[in-house]
Amino acid sequence: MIDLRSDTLTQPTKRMRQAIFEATVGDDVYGEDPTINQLEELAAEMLGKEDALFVTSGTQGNQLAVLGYCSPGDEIIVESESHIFFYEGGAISALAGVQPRVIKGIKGAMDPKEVKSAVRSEDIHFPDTSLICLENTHNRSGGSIVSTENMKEIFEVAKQASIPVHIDGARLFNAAVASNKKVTDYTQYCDSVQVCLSKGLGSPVGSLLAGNKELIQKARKWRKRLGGGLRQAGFLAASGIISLTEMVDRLAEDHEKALRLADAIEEINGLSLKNRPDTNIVIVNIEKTHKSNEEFLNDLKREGVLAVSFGEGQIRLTTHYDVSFEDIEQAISALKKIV
Ligand code: TLP
Repeated sequence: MIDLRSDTLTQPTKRMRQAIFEATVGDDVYGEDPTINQLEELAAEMLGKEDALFVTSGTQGNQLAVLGYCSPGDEIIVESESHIFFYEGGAISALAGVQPRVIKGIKGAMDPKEVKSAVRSEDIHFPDTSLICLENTHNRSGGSIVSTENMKEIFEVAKQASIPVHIDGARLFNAAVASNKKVTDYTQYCDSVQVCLSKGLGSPVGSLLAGNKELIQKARKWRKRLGGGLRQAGFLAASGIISLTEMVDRLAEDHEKALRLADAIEEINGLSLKNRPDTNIVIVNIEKTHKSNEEFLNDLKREGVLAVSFGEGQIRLTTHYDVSFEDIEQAISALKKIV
């Protein structure tokens, strides 16, 4: 099967399995796992922040930031199709007790003027705006890159209003590699950032939340409260270190594969692209095939290719380490055949 459902599907590489096997571990709840400590130091340095925390998932990293910055009854500004709002089971309300103030972006980028006017003024009727969340790359816009210029403007609005900015950077390394920038070119415009090790970077488990010491201390306590204090988790961190040191530059290949897919899809009568991919996600409009998403995905599966439904008349194909350029050619043949 050629599995294009998500880049979360990657299997740990040989180097990761070896590092996991050989990892030196300790009890991380006591702060004594040397491999976890090494990963957190490395992540803080790479992301240009004071401190970092290893967390079980991207969702947990995002939620710890919301819990760390906000109090129940606050309002947070989120993009209308951001993962934090769209895909995290209402956790911001269920766990942190905050309400979302939703702004529709263009390819994931919110208009800084709209962000500015969404910030609440001091009024007894209003909730306090306590966080602005950005997502880069933006998943539901097809892995699109939110520009550093847009981020800078929003960060300036936030600083004027003394509001922190969090980036859901599940795929921020994809943005950096595809735009030929340093990851810190992006993270300079946020107070905290969550990056996933378990997507294009290939690790089996884990994300990192980076920010200042005060936030990370709060996040550490919230992680424990939520049952996320792991013990000899250095086995997971060992793989995470391989992700950060050996798997970042190769993301460029995933982007090449996505472009190849996109080019071929543009040539297939009946299919069209939502937009040309910036990184490793391709969203395809299938409406003109007159098949339902379910029918289309089942037909594709019969041809040995897996993809996911991505809203009415749209499917998502995501490239990653475990699909080769040959697999991409086969996936193109399968698409041609079923259409
Ligand atoms: N995204 C998954 C699904 O949840 C949709 C995927 O297959 O793309 N932020 C962003 C931008 C994400 O895309 C995801 C996962 C997360 C956060 C959450 O990460 P996990 O799954 O580790 O909680």
